[in-house]
Amino acid sequence: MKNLLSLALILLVTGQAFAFGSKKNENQEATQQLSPEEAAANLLQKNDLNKDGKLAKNEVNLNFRVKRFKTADTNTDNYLDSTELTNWFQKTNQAKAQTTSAQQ
Ligand SMILES: [Ca+2]
Ligand SMILES: [Ca+2]
Repeated sequence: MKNLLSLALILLVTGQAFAFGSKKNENQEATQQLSPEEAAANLLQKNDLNKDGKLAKNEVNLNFRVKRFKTADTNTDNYLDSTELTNWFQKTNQAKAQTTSAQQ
């Protein structure tokens, strides 16, 4: 009985720690609270490995590369600069806002 109780306690504590940790690391939530400019700057800062001020395909994660790179790369030079990223975040936020209001 005592063992069961401590197991429950451990689960509770680790569960809370995990929830806290995953909330803190939730990239998308943080991104949603930023303006498109800030989100673009943030993304560039984090992923621009060679510091040329734009993101090449090998600097973004696979998910982004497959689903969004082409959409975001409006001048099709295979790089995402801060303007393209800002525009992309703007569009994404608008799309999200429209989806949210349509659901309500
Ligand atoms: Ca780069
Ligand atoms: Ca481009």
